[in-house]
Amino acid sequence: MAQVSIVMGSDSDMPVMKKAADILDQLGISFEMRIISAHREPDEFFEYAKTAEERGVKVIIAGAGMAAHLPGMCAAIFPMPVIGIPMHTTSLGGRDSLYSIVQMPSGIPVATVAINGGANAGLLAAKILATSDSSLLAKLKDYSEDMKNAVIEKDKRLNEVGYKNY
Ligand code: RP5
Repeated sequence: MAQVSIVMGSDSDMPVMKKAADILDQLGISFEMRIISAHREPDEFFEYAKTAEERGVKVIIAGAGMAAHLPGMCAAIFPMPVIGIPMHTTSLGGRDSLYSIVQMPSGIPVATVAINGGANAGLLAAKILATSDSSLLAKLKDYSEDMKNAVIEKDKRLNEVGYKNY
C-alpha cells in the first residue's frame, strides 16, 4: 500500500518528479507514481483522486506545467495534504505553473514548492508522515546532519586549497 501518491500531468514532467521519488525511496517510504492529465482525461483523473484515500494514500505530490490545474483539483477531492510542484516552462519560465498552483482559493490549500522543486516536495511529504512516525523522523534528522556535514567539508576544503584551486 502506497503512503504517498506521486502524480504528474505528462511524462515530460518525469525528470522533476523523479527527484521526489528518489527522496521517498531513499527514506524507505512506499509510493505509487502515475501519469494522469486532468485536462486530457478528466474521467481517469476523477477516478484516481476519488479513490486515493481508500487506497491508503496519506499525501499526494502533484506536478504540472502551464495551466497547471492538477494539484488544485487533487486538493479539491483528496482530504489529506497535497503538495504541488510547478514545472518550468519555456514560454513563461514556470511562472504560469507557479501562479496556477499557488493561488488557490481559501479553503483548498496546496503546499506549493519552488519551480521544479521535486526534491523538496519529497522531503515535505516525508516530514508530514514523520509527525506520526518516529523512525522516519530519525531518518530525516540524519539526512539534515549529513547535509550539514557536507557543507562543513566544502568549507574546510576551500580553506585548505584556496579559491583558485577549488
Ligand atoms: C501539463 O502540460 C503537464 O503537466 C506538462 O507540464 C505540460 C505539457 O505537457 P506535454 O505537452 O509535454 O504532454 O499538463
